[in-house]
Amino acid sequence: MASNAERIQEIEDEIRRTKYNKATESHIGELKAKIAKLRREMMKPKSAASGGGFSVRKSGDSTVVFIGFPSVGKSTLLNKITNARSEVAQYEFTTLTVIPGVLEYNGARIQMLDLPGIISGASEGRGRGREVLAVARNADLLLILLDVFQAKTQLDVILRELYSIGIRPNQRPPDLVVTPRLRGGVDVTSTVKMTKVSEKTVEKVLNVYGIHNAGVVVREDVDTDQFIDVVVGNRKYVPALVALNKCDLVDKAFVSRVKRELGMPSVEISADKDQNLEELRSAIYRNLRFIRLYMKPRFGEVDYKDPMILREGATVAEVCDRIHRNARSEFKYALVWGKSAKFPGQKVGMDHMLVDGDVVNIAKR
Ligand SMILES: Nc1nc2c(ncn2[C@@H]2O[C@H](COP(=O)(O)OP(=O)(O)OP(=O)(O)O)[C@@H](O)[C@H]2O)c(=O)[nH]1
Ligand SMILES: [Mg+2]
Repeated sequence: MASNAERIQEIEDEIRRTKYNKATESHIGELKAKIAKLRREMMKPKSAASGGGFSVRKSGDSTVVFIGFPSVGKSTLLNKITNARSEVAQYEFTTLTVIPGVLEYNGARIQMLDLPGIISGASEGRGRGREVLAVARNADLLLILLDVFQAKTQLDVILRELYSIGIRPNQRPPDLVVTPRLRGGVDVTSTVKMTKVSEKTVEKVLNVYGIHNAGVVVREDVDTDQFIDVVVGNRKYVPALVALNKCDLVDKAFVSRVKRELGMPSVEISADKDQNLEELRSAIYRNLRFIRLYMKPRFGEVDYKDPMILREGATVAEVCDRIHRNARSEFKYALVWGKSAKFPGQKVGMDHMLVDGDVVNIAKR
């Protein structure tokens, strides 16, 4: 019997051979759903004995994971912008495990993880690709490091490998919900005009996953791939930043041409020659979207010296978690001053979302 990888290959060939039009749209959707299902099966760990992934404990205010081909300069960069010492060498696969470092910037402690290089086929286990990509899934930000001489080809491979393992860099989760039901067939309700997926495709994709009755609510003009993502689940929507390394070896015109080719924003650097690293640090910091919160004791002055640093979208619950392991269970209410408050000193609950600059007082039971 053909292996899953071979079956995926066959289906991909069939998609390539099929001309896309109204009549074939739902068939192609069905084929894509079959590929996604096979990939999901392949991602399941084979047995307990095959474990042995990299173990890293998250620390600091957020975690940045380095992704790049071998020898692009990941370890050189880690050594330059953090306190870490990761081995650097001319040969490929110098780094064989996770090497953590810490970047302190604007008061934030950013954990940075240097990893082995990834190559084409990483998501199917080539090199230590699986383990590397598993760490990437839990990143707050991916730093995709490219060699300026092969930037576009490397980026294409990396995006493909990230995609196959279920990582969706720089995408938001699609605004759509599928609720399986016991009967009634598939019922699609949409608040926007669906121009990319037909109802027939929705039905066929769901059938591949054994779902024959479901309510589907669509609030965004999604494409087939996005729809499949929601059905498969387990996708990680992670922000990514691209850096071009070894720019000391080329001139400005070369860099500009490469940057245009990439089709997404990038920062040009030379890790080895210390060029533009401040720009990179600041881009990392901005992409992590930190917010600063100032704590106010019940009777006393606001602490403006030592802000609590959390990420955009954080709620009062996360403030509790930072204060104390059991703070959630002792929580009564919070008082908030600042942009997220309707009026100064608004009383809020644990799910209140905070914004940069807010002042917070937590009242305990
Ligand atoms: N010219 C130049 N060489 C660099 C730069 N950054 C790294 N190198 C060189 O590139 C080679 C590989 O660097 P590493 O930092 O070991 O690369 P890596 O990405 O960690 O490689 P693996 O661990 O094998 O995946 C070394 O010889 C570095 O000195 C740079 O900005 N400019
Ligand atoms: Mg390395």
